[in-house]
Amino acid sequence: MTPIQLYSYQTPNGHKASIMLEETGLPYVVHVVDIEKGDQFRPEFLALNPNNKIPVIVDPDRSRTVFESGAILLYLADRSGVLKPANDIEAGLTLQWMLFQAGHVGPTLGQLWNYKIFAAERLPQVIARFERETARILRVLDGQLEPRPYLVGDLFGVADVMTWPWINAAVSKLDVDLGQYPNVARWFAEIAARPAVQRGLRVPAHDDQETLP
Ligand SMILES: N[C@@H](CCC(=O)N[C@@H](CS)C(=O)NCC(=O)O)C(=O)O
Repeated sequence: MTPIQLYSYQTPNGHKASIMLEETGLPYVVHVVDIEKGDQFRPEFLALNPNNKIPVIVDPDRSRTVFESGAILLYLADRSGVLKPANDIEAGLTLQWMLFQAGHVGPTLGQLWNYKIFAAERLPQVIARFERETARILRVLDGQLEPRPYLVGDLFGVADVMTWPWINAAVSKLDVDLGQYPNVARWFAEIAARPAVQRGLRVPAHDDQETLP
């Protein structure tokens, strides 16, 4: 198989794709898109994703280009048969929790990151609003994870791959304490121990090249 081409950067959304590629064992090559330098606005990259965001994958053998991390994870699950929902009910629940990530977890933590870390002006009311929303989302996840080990049931799946990198960012970059969310804390630690997750977190590595198409 021709390796999948991954366009990514060291961020939670980038980690979703690299963790999934590591979980599947599919061969892949990494292209660094330095979003701090503005590579995502280069015409070569916009030809892959007009929305100027990583991650993107290209599967040369199938002539497919996929952007949006959730679409990438579902594509790779289909392509490899790994972490694929076992039946229609699981597929529906997987989509539900992936959309919860895309609609709530990522945007809320992304805004918290922006206003807490990057914003030139400190706006306490805005930070408090996104901290409250973060707590609400963590309560939702904690409830879902109370009676089951993973978001959709007994098995680790793409909904977990979609969500975990943002909880990782919350803990490691935003000082979010999982102490009040014991089920999320247990789920977070178990997934952190997976070798494929640890490898995926190191992508892109320092020596990966900036090679846009
Ligand atoms: N909904 C998108 C979000 C992707 C995203 O926000 N990527 C960020 C890095 S984590 C990015 O490329 N930002 C560059 C920019 O907005 O210019 C997905 O899930 O793939």
